[in-house]
Amino acid sequence: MQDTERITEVPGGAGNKAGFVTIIGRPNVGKSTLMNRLIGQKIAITSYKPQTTRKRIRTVFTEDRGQIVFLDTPGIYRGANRLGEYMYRAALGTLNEVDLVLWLVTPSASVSEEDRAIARLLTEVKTPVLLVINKTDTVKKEAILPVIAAYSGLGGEENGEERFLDILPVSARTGDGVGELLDCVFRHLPEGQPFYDEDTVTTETEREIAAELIREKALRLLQEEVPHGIAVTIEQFKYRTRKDGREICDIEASVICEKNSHKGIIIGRGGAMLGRIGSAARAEIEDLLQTQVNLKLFVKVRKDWKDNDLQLKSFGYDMKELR
Ligand SMILES: Nc1nc2c(ncn2[C@@H]2O[C@H](COP(=O)(O)OP(=O)(O)OP(=O)(O)O)[C@@H](O)[C@H]2O)c(=O)[nH]1
Ligand SMILES: [Mg+2]
Repeated sequence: MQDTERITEVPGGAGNKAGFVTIIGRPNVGKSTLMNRLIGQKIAITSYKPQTTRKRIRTVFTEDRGQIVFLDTPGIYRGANRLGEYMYRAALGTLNEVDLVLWLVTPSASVSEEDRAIARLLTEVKTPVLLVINKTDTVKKEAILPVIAAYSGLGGEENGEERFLDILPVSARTGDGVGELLDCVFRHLPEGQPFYDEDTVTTETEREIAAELIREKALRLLQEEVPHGIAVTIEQFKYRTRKDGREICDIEASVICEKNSHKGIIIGRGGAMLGRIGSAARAEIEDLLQTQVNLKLFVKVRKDWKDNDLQLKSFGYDMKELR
């Protein structure tokens, strides 16, 4: 995991802690929302639908105490196709190579079978685990203690030691408890030099984030199973100076779907749906790039792309990149 050479000069502001922290959990528990909240910026896309995140998203948080490199991961779920296999491996592939694992759950005192399975997986992992109970804004304060009790029973004991370093309630939505979570992460990180310079927020490229933002709008605006069959590729991404001297970025992107019938739904009557996806995405890409954006979207059908390794790779899901 630690494939980046540490920079030898400590940049101003960076203290003496540095490490990698992977965020895992069932789909939809709020992993991406929490990571964005922790770093104070929207990098990972989020939606109310499960299986939003498909690959690892790396972000970097640097402050006086040091540097945390966060890895947001797809929700742990065994999908039936190659994309599902890719996502499963992306979620679990780093656990033994990072310094800390944040296992995110939601505040229910009856632990689901999926979470029991994750607890069993974690008993095989050597890395220390912090259990984070998210979405505490959705329950009364009194409801949290029984959740803590239910999950602490799951951790198992190793040589008399509790499996979890700590159990922390948070709300990624309101920010409640997130400061305490950061304190706890810094406390448990090893000492060391930072991996990235202090201005780095993510290793994702602007193109990659733009493609994800388009996919996010498709996920949020389209109904039913259509968005789960979508991939987005950037065909063109070019900055230019307009005649009036202002900068503009011309972006052409393809929305890939699995069926002709889906293509019709994505385009919508008279192009209305594609127009909504495009303008919602354009507004956020403009925020990200801090420049005007001219976004053109096309829709293509690629049947069975989720089971085709070559196509998966060209859409950014490269099995071989995963270790
Ligand atoms: N009420 C509440 N909702 C939250 C909180 N955190 C996340 N959500 C919502 O939960 C939904 C899922 O959030 P995501 O961050 O996309 O969840 P995820 O775990 O990354 O999901 P996958 O990538 O699909 O595994 C979204 O609708 C979020 O707005 C929280 O603390 N409170
Ligand atoms: Mg996510």
